Amino acid sequence: MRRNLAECLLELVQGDITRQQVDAIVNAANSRLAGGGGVDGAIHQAGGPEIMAETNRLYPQGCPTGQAVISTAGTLPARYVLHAVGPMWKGGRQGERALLQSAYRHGLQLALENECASIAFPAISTGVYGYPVDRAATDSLEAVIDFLRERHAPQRTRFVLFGPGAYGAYCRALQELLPE
Ligand code: AR6
Repeated sequence: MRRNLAECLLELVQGDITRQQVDAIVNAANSRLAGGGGVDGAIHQAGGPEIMAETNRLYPQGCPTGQAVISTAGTLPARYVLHAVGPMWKGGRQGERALLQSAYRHGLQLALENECASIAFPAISTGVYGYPVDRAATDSLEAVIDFLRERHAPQRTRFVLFGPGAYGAYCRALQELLPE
């Protein structure tokens, strides 16, 4: 599914983020940047040890929830990995929405600062961190759409959803936010 926002393309695909040919892929990291399972595990496994070596060296203090840091993409086809830290879901009254939206905005901002024309995001926080996928879809898409409308970049933003359930949820949310 795709939508055009002025000069920007926003697209949803089902797939594996480690296979994306874009300037930057975003990792759903933890605040210690310690690696883990899910998309984080997949990115470190596919990109090799250079990614962790660099984040350990550049960001020994980790990365706060709601923010993002940049590293090499190692052997992945992308140029960079942006490590964004989403919130753990704690019922929805602990600022989760603001933190999730902030993680997306920080990722997009880093992409701009590093001259990335294309970026791919996973569904941050919807796995181990337990953010309900329908809410995450609306909250994340809203943050990305607002950013693209305001900044007119990056040219191409892709959400890479791992399974049909997440893909369907993001399609429904996008249809509601930007009806055709
Ligand atoms: N490509 C795209 N999406 C994927 C992939 C992949 N290869 N693999 C999994 N997903 P999660 P979180 C989806 O748990 O909830 C880690 O241990 C997955 O189906 O990866 O933000 C970190 O180290 C789900 O929809 O991230 C943190 O400790 C989405 O990616 C913690 O988990 C996010 O699930 C972060 O939890």
